Amino acid sequence: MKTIYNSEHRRHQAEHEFFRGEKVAAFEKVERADWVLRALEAARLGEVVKPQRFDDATIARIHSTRYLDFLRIAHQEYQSLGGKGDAFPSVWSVRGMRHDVLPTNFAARMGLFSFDAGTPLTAGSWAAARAGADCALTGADVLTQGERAAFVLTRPPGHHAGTDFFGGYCFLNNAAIAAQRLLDSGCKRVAILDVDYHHGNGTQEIFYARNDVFFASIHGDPRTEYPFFLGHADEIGIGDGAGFNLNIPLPAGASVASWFGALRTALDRIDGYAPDALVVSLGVDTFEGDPISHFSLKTSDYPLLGSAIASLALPTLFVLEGGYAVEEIGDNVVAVLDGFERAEGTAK
Ligand code: SP5
Ligand code: ZN
Repeated sequence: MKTIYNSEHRRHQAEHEFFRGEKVAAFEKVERADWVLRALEAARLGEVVKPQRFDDATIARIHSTRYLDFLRIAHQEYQSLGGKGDAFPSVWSVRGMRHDVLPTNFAARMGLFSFDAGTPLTAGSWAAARAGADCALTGADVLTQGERAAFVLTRPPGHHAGTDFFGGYCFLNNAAIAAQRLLDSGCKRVAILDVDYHHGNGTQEIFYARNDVFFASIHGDPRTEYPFFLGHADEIGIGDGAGFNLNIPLPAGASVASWFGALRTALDRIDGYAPDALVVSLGVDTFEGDPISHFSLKTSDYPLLGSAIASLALPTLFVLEGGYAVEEIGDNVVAVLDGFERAEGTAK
């Protein structure tokens, strides 16, 4: 399958993140995409192509104008105020406070448009994220043009980013943008399967009241795992979206067998929805060696994920999300994609 590669990804290079009062090396780092690209090339998985350029129309159907207007120039504004290095939020609008009034103060807007202090906003974050959105849009168009599958190789990731907030290393929700592009290109229904270790709270929020996108996520139980405040099993959608959101939280430390059991449940629900296309938020932080996550898939388990997804027999766009065991991230991603390709065409 074709890979759409975001070569601008290295413009997003965080200096550090915070852990227990210390500055630690950022987990979401440049080397991640480099390892994936090398593994893809070594496996000769298919052509690696550049994205087309798109205007902001589809992105603006997913993210609010005030958020995009902020993000585009946020780091420049930070620098012009004397800010040094990467920008972090320090104040948030919680329950009972206003979200509707846009503050003039920069720190206040950083807080209004974010939900954690774990997502460094760097000088190149916008450029990298915006080029990633172009890759997601290009990937959607590759499916629309008749390809069975494609892979969007980009960072920063996207699934924690919502309508008007960043967080969880994410700024623009690539999977959501791709799903919207598929709908705008003629799909009636699109499913998103999120297999990252962390709940895709941004994607859920974006589509929660909609029935044209079915969202299914398998993830660490938010009672103990990031992003903590969303991802419970009783979140099934609201209004027109009621019944079109599926969360399968598993306890930290859950077995590989229970993870694949959850996958079967998610795939059956997606099959029942009868979508025209599938977007996979492909995080491989479910890997046993992941430094910030607590599932225990091995590299040898990932082909089964790919083949199980292929059994849906849907046009499928894979979009890279998390995965922080850098030296293994490439092998793990390739194992999924290769498992998909080998199973392609096999009976349902
Ligand atoms: C896309 C994605 O996978 N985002 C994950 C964001 C997780 N943010 C919280 C990171 C907490 C790191 N904790 C360090 C534990 C070191 N032992
Ligand atoms: Zn993750």
